Parts: sequence; structure tokens; C-alpha cells
Amino acid sequence: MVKLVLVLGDQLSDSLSSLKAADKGSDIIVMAEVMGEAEYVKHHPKKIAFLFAAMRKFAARLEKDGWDVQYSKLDDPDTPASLSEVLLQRAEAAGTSKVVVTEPGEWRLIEALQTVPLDVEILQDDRFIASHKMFEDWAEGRKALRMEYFYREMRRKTGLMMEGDKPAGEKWNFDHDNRKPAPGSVEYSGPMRFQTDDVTRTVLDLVRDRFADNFGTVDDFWFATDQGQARQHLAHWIKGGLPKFGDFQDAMMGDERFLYHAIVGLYINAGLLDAMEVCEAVEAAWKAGDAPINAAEGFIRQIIGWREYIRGIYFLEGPDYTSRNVLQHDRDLPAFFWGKKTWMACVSKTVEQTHDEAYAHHIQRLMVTGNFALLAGIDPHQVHEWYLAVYADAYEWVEAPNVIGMSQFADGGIIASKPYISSGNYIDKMSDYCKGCSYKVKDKTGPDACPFNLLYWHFLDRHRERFKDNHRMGNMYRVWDRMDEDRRTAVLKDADRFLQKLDAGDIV
Ligand code: FAD
Ligand code: DLZ
Ligand code: SF4
Repeated sequence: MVKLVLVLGDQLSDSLSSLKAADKGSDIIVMAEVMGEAEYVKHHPKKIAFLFAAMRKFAARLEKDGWDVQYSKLDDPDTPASLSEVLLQRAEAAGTSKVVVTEPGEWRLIEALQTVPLDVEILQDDRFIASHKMFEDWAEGRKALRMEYFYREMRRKTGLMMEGDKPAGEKWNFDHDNRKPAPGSVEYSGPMRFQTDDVTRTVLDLVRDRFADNFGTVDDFWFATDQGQARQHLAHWIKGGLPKFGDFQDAMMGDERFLYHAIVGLYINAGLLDAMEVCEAVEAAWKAGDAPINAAEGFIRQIIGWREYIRGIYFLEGPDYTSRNVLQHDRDLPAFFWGKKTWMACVSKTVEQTHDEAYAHHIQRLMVTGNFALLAGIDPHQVHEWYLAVYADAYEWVEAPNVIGMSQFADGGIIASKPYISSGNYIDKMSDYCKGCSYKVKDKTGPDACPFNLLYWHFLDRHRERFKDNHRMGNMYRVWDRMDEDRRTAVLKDADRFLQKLDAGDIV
């Protein structure tokens, strides 16, 4: 019987398991742009445009390679609203009930495909290095699922930067060298920017027309939209950005949105770049003496360590993960996350760049917007939906553990052994934001005090019962307890006043 092979927007890889299982002579590739996928959260217009353009180009290439591709465009009048309906429509037309698909990266879609009244076979996504089975075996019986140990297994499994059974340079982790604050200037020209071609131009018009109300813009669109371009970008970054990637990985600068970051997450996650291909290219640069060991190891750890570990957690923890909220935070997401005014320069800059680029780097996501949401007690589900919508690299398998787990501690500490919180001090040390801020980072109380300073202690005070015995937080509580009582009272009062203003919708 003829099979329909459903290829999703983030499955644009030649090596996809569903394509490998298909017969070019008889099977039909189904791809579709549908409102259901574009609207389950209000995705950033650049993310939608990137995916639609990349999907159209991938479909054209498959067709050129001899596949029968049935592609539904969003503005075709007979395109249904959901992927399930597309499958039913295509199945009826082809007189078949058999569907093959590589496992989607969101429980929502897995469940939808499992309940569509067709014979749907879901294959493993073997673009990832660790299978579900490997991760489950690794996790089995462990008290704590710490990434560092998983990463070592992955180094052994891939052989990346290994000398026999020992790590290159005799250390697994060179992070000690990777914590430099914002540099005076950046020597890398940033990600490769691509001219819009005909396919992309048509998609940009469509997205401008249909998604005008979504947060973000398609103006100044520069993303790669096919494998060839993504590879050009990768080579450009390895030459210009990788050598200093490690040093300034945690730094933040108001006028340097990309610093030395790779900007490859969106390409790998959509399938335009392969994770091992990227790591091997980085390893080769290090071997050739073109990148220091702290940069190469640090980067490879992000991909074979963090990225794989995060996916493992998503599938291990199951579909209820995104509704976890152990800290019982219930404040609404403030309007400044959607671009309304805030006096906090760090937040304002991070949101502005997110609006323009559908991108912010890890420390901006974790220690600015994420840190604020956690300290202020924002409902983690709303935080999760925001991150899922606004970043071009966001799909639930990778976004949810990073937000619910790493950033908001809403899973109770599966990923993070303590909450990622900081006062303004950390932001001041790592960035140049505070210089241009209406608040004073050195002020610990009073009308000009940096809100991160106030909320930091407020968070620790209100969650004392949960965290007081956490050995990594003992120092924080000791500092708080040593402060004189008047000072503590003033901090908590000022923090309450700030939160009241936030709740009232005042500009803060
Ligand atoms: P670089 O800084 O150059 O890092 C290289 C690559 O390593 C990334 O492209 C990515 O593939 C991988 N990587 C690094 N850290 C992680 C991580 N924690 N989890 C998974 N992969 C990682 N990453 C996403 O791909 N999608 C998301 O939706 C996403 N949401 C995040 C939300 C929060 C709150 C936080 C703290 C992190 C999130 N991350 C997410 C991880 C990380 O911030 C992005 O992968 C990274 O910023 C992408 O930019 P880059 O390609 O320039 O990365
Ligand atoms: C994110 C996204 C968007 C915006 N649109 C589509 C689409 O129209 N068609 C499609 O096949 N995929 C789209 N995607 C990606 C899917 O949402 C993604 O495959 C799932 O969330 C699983 O990761
Ligand atoms: Fe952010 Fe506080 Fe610095 Fe302002 S002073 S930029 S709010 S950390």
C-alpha cells in the first residue's frame, strides 16, 4: 500500500528516518503549512517565515530528487487548519491509510497523530545522538540527573575530543576559562546574513499579511533558509566567531546582539544542519590549531551535552512537564515582555532584540528575562509559552526543559540543583546594560534601587523553607541573615512596593 510520509517543518533533513523508510517510486511526501501549527502559540513572524521558506525549498529539492511531494501552502484555499486534517485529506485522495512520520518534538503533536483515524507509524528521530532508550538507561537508578555526567558518556560515545578513553587536554570541562565579562569591542562580524530570494520574498509577504499582530517583525530578514546557506554560515562562524566563543559565552552587550555566538540552534533544530556535522567541524578547527580548546570543548558540550540531555529530560518526564509549578508562582507575565516600556535597561534591550531578531543568547534568556520572571514569581506556564513563541529555535522538546526546569525551577530541581537567580550585581559584571539604566545597580534599597537587587532577597525570603537546607544556597541565606533587621525590612518593603506597581500595570 502507498504510504504518506509526513515531513514536519522542523524535520528538513536528508537523513530523516521517515525518508529512509520510504520508497521513492511509490510513496508520497506530505508537507503542509497550517494555521494550527502557526497559532498554537503566536510564533514570532521571523520564525514562521524561516520555517515556511525552508520547508518550501526543502520540498522543491525533494521533488527535484524524484520524490512525489504534495505540499499545502498556507494560502491555498483547500489547505486545512491542522496537520491531522491534511493527512486525512491526502489519504483519501491517494486511497491509502498508511502514514509514516519521524517522531515530532512536542507531545501535543505526537498525541494528535496517535489519535488521527489512520494507520500512523511513528519512527525514532535518529538525528539525535542519544536515543530515548540510551537516556532512560543512563537515568535509571540515579538520584540526580546531572548533565555533566551524561556529557562524559556522550563524549565517549561520539569520540569527540577524545584521546583514547581520556578527554583531550586531560579535562572534561574547560568552563573555568569561559566566564569573561563583556569585552570593550567584538572582533567578529556576526552571523552570515542572506539576501532574500524569490521563495523567501513570497513567504515574507504572506507572513506580513497573516501574522501582523504577532510580537516581532519580519523586517530585515537575514536567516539561512536551506542547507547550503546554513553550511556557509557555519563555516563563517567557525572562522570568525569560534575562537572567542568560549571566552565571552556568558557576556552581554546592549549593542552587540550576537557577540561570538554560533546562531546555529535554529538551523540544527529545523534540520538544516546536523548536530554531529557541526561538532566535527568545530573539532577539526581545534585540531588544525584554529580554535583554542576552551572554545571547542565548550561548544561541543552545548550540543552533545546540553542539547541531548535537555531532550532526554523532555521525553523522560512526559506530557505534564509544562504544567509543573512547584514554587506556586502565579503572577501574570508583565506587558513589557511583549515590548511595552520598562525602565530596566537589561530587560528592555533583551526584549527589543528578541522582537527584532527572534534571537537572544543563552545568558540573556537565563539571567535577564528568565531571572526576572523567577524572582518576580511569574506563572511558569506563561513564561514557557512566551519563550516557545518568540525564539526562532524554540520547539517544546528543547524550550520546555530550559524554561520550566533550568530557568524557572518549576520542576523542583530535576535540571537545576539550585535556582538560577542573581541580583543586579551579576548582570552588571557580565554586561554593559547597567550604565544606561534608569535604576542604580549599586542601590540596594530606595526608589532607584535595581529591581533585581530587591527581588533577589524577596525570592530567597519567601522560599526560605524550600531552599534553606540546599547546601549550594547556604551562603546566600547567611548573608541575608547577617544583614541588620532594619535593612532587611526595607528591602522587603521596597520589593513589595515594586511588585504592587508591576501588578497595577505601572511602568516599572
Ligand atoms: P550558542 O550559544 O552558540 O550555543 C551552541 C548550541 O548549543 C546552540 O545552538 C544549541 O544547539 C546548543 N545549546 C546550548 N545550550 C543549550 C541548552 N541549554 N539546551 C539545548 N541546546 C543548547 N535552545 C533552543 O534550541 N531552543 C529553545 O527554545 C531554547 N530556549 C531556551 C530558554 C531558556 C530560558 C534558556 C536559558 C535557554 C534556552 N535554549 C534554547 C538554550 C540556548 O539558549 C540556545 O540554544 C542558544 O541561545 C541558541 O543560540 P546559538 O545557536 O547562538 O547558541
Ligand atoms: C513551528 C511550526 C510552524 C510555525 N508551522 C508549521 C507548519 O505549518 N507545518 C509544519 O509541519 N510544522 C510547523 N512548525 C513546526 C511544528 O510545530 C513542529 O514540527 C512541532 O512543534 C514538533 O516539534
Ligand atoms: Fe538591569 Fe538592574 Fe542593571 Fe538596570 S541596574 S540594567 S535593572 S541589572
